[in-house]
Amino acid sequence: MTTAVCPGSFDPITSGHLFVVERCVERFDEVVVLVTVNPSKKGMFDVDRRVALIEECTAHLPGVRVDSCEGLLVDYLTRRGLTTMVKGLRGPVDFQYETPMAQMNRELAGVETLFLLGDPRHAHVSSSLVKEVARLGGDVSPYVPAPVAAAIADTLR
Ligand code: COD
Repeated sequence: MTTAVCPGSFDPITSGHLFVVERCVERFDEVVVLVTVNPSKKGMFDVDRRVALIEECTAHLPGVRVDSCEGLLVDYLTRRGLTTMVKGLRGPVDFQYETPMAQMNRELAGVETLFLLGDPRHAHVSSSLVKEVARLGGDVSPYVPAPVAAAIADTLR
C-alpha cells in the first residue's frame, strides 16, 4: 500500500492545496492530509476546525485521511512507518523554500519529499492572502472550497 503525507498549516485549506491532494489521490492508495501545529502561532482557525474543514472538503476523495501533529514532521511519519511526503509548488520561490526542508527531512529520517506542480490558476493563492483579502472585505470564494468560504465569512461576522 502506498501512502503520501501532505503536510501544511492549512489555515485554512485553499483550492491550491486541494488541487495537490486531488493529484495525490490519483497516485497513492492513501493520502494523509496532515495539519501541522505551531503552538506559538495563533491562526484564524484552531486545529480541530482546520481538520474538520479539510475533512468536509475532501469527503468526495477516496483514501483521504486527515490528521494533525505537533513537533517534527518526520517523527510523525517515522512512528507510522511512512517515508513519503508530497508538497505542492506554486513556483520557484516555493521550491527554494522547500528544498532545505526536504534535504533536512531526508537526512533526519530518510523521509523523501516529492514535489507536485500546483495548478497555475492557483499560483498566487495562499492561506494568508485569502485571509487578508477576506478581512478587508474581498470575495475569496474563487480561491477556497465552498465550506471554507462559509467558515471564513462566519468567523469574520
Ligand atoms: N498551490 C500549490 N501548492 C500550494 C499552494 C498552492 N496555491 N499553496 C500552498 N501550497 C503548498 C505549500 O507550498 C506547502 O507545500 C503546502 O502546500 C502547505 O502550505 P501551507 O501554507 O498550508 O503550510 P506551510 O507553508 O505553513 O508549511 C507547513 C510545514 C509543513 C512546511 C511546516 O509547518 C513544518 O514543516 N512543520 C513541522 C515542523 C518541522 O518538522 N520542522 C522541520 C522542517 S525540516
